Amino acid sequence: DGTTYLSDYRPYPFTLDRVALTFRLAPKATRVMAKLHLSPREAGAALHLDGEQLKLISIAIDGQALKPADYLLSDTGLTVHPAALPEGEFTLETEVEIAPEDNTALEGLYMSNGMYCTQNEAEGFRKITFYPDRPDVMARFHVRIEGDKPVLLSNGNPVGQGEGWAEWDDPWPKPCYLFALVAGDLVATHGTFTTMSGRKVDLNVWVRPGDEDRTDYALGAIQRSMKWDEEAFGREYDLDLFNLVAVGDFNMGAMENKGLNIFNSKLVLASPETATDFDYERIEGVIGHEYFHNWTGDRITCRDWFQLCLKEGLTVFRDQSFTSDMRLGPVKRIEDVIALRTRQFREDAGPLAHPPRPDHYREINNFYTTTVYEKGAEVVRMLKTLLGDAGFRAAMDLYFARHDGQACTIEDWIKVFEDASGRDLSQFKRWYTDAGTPHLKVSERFDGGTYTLSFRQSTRPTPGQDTKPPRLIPIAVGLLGPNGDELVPTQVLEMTEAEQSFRFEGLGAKPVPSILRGFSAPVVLERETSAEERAFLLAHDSDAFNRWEAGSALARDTLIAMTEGRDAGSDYLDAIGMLIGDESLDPAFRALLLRLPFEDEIAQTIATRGGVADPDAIHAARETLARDLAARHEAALSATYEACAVAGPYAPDAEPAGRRALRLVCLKLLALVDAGARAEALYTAADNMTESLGALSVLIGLGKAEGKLAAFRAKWQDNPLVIDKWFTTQIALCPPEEAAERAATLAADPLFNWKNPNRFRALMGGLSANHAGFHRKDGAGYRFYADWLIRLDPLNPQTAARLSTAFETWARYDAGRKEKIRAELSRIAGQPGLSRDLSEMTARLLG
Ligand code: DPP
Ligand code: ZN
Repeated sequence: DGTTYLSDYRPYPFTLDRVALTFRLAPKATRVMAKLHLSPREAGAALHLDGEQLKLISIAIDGQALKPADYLLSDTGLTVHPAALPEGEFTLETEVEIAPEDNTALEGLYMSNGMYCTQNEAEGFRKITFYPDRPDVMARFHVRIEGDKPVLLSNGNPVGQGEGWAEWDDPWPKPCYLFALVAGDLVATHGTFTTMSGRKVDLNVWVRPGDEDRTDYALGAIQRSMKWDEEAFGREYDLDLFNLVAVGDFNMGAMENKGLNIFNSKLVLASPETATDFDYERIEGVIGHEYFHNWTGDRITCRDWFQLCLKEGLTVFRDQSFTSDMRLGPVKRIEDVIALRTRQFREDAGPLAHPPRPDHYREINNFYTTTVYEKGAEVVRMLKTLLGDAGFRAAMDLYFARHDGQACTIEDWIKVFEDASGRDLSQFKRWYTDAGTPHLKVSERFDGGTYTLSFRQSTRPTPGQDTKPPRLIPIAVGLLGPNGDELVPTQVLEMTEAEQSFRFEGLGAKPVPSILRGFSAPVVLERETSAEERAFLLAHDSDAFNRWEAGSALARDTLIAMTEGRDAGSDYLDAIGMLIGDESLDPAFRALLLRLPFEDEIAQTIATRGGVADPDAIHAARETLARDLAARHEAALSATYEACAVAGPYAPDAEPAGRRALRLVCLKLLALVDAGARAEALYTAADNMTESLGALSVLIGLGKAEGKLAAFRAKWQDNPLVIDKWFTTQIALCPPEEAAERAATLAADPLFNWKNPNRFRALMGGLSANHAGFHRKDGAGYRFYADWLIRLDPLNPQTAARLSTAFETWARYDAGRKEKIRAELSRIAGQPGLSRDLSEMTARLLG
């Protein structure tokens, strides 16, 4: 059925050391001439080259045209028979024709607003030319581009240019998924960076004319990334030039092509009037991410796509560490854990669960997941926790020294950590090969001055994996005394058994444990904890993460009790009140404390505990708790709202951004007691997108934004990134009963350019983010969503498949909703000609 298995890996039987490509660009008929220098590694092997949707014009070996009997052409590639191959090394030349303008899948060479660009990860290069499209074939590329565009870019260094042509040479061997070409009418914002060994690097941020006033932040982020990788990992940039290009039509966030990173424009363009604090933070983080790939991805790449988390988990870990250093570390950690739980734990709990290193796939694009990326990053983080800072750095140094220039596996990676530390990490490796989130049950005992913590770990079955042996879990624990003092500072317990106890001796009184500090392992902690104890930790824990966690657990338990009609008590409201105006706490941290858990998160928790999630009850409970919180603490909220106003011109730094975040959380709560008066005032006064959109969001929630939404649309209609926000925000935050109709109205708006992935995601993502709206009982949300996936699939299967994950939670809900979701999935699955991407997803979703 077209499934690829890890166990089927075989090395490529040829080496390919040099490639020369010539592109003669034309929208409907681009010619690609490829010259491959090959030599056999095994005698008698056929030469297989991947190739899809290519019109073969000519093929020759060592200058001699091949006869039709010499090779076989299929839908997926070209195979030259062994008899037609010379014995030693040889040159294969092909010429093909492709049509970038008709490429709506946005993989390979395509066009975006008149500009040519490429996206080749994972398997796009086979839509450009016949080639061994696999990451373990690494070659040096020389590229000539001919075309009537003023700017013609490829990887590496420019080696010649003239009217209508340019040549590029990349000295570093690379797999073809890192090849890139850009040709267009572009303008650059230029900068430089001097590396630690004193080399000067030219930096360019290329955008469409008119966008150049929104590039400064991106340029600064490149410079900060380069500096940070030198300081934190000793990694220096290795070319004289670093180009970054912003593209309006892009399936993913960004791409780390060697020396020529290509970005979704939403992760580059920013000005105070058009981008929010959140956008700025993401832009810096993703620019860091792609830049850090230069070493973890480009210099050391993956042997095959099963090893994707080798580069992605590690590079996410690196970008998280970068943001942590650039901004507020504890706040960044909490944000990352919230994202992990809401996205990755959700994936692990449903039909799409898979290990960070999967062992089979039909379509690799379906495995660019939060498990590979974010859980992959958690696994790297645990290695650092186990080895300590110095041990981790030593292992990373060994990784770079040993594997530079290679295409590697998770086994290579683990071996580096074993060799650097002298430890046996075979049990730890299960984090890479086993799917599912471990649950950790905790019990405690105190007697005669000895405090004992006992843990039991278990992981539920996931598709294809019924039993889960115990994993090595690093559990960071500290103990607090009755007055809140730290009795035992943080230590890392290493749990290796299914059940294991740890003893702490010589304690005068029963301590309060702070378990899993810093979220030291991606597990679900199950512990009967009283509200008093949570309030105690919220007030006293020295670990910022667990302090926040205590508050959020209180809020979660309160909300769940409310959905079940139980008396929720006032512990949460009592405990949180004291912290709202506590100036000793960072505003960004207080903003996180005051933000109630997402509805989807509550549904996830209810289902994990064996209940049935009721989206309407969850929505109502959250509204009620917000109202109670606002009514009870109006004075503190109001004072904090005033105190957090940021004076002076807008700056996207962590400090003012944190104040704005707290201010907007207060604003949202205060709107429940002031009928939106403050939000109206802020919307009128705001000089930046963070506050305008924040105020507008509050008014949307109150149903008081129609006039403003119309004016906002008129003001920003020529700015696609802002219009994306206009789509998302009103759908995500409108009253749930209106969401499906509003989505339908917006889909009919002339600005709904559904072939643009950002715009499509803006609307569909907005709808699925409106939990109770998407899950409306009559199924209107599901139907609308499925209709559009069906419509997009023939054009852009990758994005359609990605968005189908909105349905992965069907098992949480009541029989009626379950049936409706499954009916929509079956309807999608039954479409004639469904893509491999979406048919794999629906098959897995239906289980
Ligand atoms: N390799 C890319 C990234 O994660 C995905 N296109 O940066
Ligand atoms: Zn990446």
